[in-house]
Amino acid sequence: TVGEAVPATQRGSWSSFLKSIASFSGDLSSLTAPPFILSPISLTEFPAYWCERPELFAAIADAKTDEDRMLAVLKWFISTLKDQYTSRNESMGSEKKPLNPVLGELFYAYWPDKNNRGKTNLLVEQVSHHPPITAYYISNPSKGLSLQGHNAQKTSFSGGSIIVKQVGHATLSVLLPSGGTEEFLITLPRLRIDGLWYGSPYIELTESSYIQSSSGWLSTIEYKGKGYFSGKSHSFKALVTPPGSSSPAHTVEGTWHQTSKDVKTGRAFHDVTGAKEEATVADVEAQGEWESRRLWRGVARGIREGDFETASREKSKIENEQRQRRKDEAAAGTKWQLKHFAHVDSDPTYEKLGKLFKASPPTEDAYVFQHNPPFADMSTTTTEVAK
Ligand code: CLR
Repeated sequence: TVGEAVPATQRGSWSSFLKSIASFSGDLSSLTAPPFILSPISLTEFPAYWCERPELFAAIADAKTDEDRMLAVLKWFISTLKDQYTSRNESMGSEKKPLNPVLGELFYAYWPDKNNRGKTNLLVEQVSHHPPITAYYISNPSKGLSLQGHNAQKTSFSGGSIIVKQVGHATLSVLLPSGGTEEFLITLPRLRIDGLWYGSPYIELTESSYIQSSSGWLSTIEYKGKGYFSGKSHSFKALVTPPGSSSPAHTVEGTWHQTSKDVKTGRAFHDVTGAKEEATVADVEAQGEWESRRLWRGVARGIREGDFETASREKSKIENEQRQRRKDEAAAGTKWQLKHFAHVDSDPTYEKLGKLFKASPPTEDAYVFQHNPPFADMSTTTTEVAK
């Protein structure tokens, strides 16, 4: 029956929610969902998933050849997928509806230096509200690594599942010992949200995503769920091809939320069965008013404590304040200024590297992190970053 996993009193509202998504495509964040499916965490926190295994990110800098660097990037990328796409199921019992960030919302965090891996900094800014777009910049200055990207989603409904096309991409820049830089274009997989009928949604990844290096090395990652080549959910196969060649030098197969192997050598490739490392975030009291946890504090508390009246009252306050701001801007003829990013219509790295594997679309926009000097240490406390 519908809503097996839904609290009895919310089953009616769950089936009307399902009906509304079935007849809707676009921005899911605007739909009202029953309380049991609400998460107290804003989407601006999600870019942290790129770095919850910071030693794997740092290891990219230690690779000695183009080939090894591609393998290190692939290993890090695959190792982020479990945290990106299954961690809400682990921490909250199912996929949930995150808080929809407001324009200008910020999230700052870091992972401290340990065992010579260097410190990793994360900076996130909500750069659009309608449609929601989140931009981020992650850096490990001592290793010469930086990752810049943005995320948006196009959603539709098919066969009882929500299909999420991710719009946006990431670019990774690696400072080489020679003084040059190697760049990687990272595209994002398509998501299918299953389990909606029962009220226990979870994500399966589908189709393919790519990692293209400026060295010419390419990883093509194919995602399959239950009933495909391994018959297991969360399966993937990655083909790693050298510059100008279509025959793979490495083939990696496994389940992205567990382990994988290099098919030819039988050697272990990635393993995320061990613990991840949560980012360090300033206490809410020490945060600025635009910082995510501070901004959503009242709503998050309401959701966590099951006090949904308070949650929705606090949410309305935030939304009204936002509406007023937009009105004031319109009246004054001004526009909201982004704090850390500048928008460009076409990302030159995407265009250049996308050509090498015939990326579709051939060009994408981007939000370029405004930093001066490069690799500036952007995290620790708000006040430090705010300057
Ligand atoms: C955001 C970018 C991250 C990876 C990621 C993981 C989960 C996705 C999220 C992205 C976007 C928003 C998302 C979410 C899962 C559910 C949620 C699609 C892509 C939607 C808006 C909520 C649907 C509501 C049902 C769960 C009821 O790197």
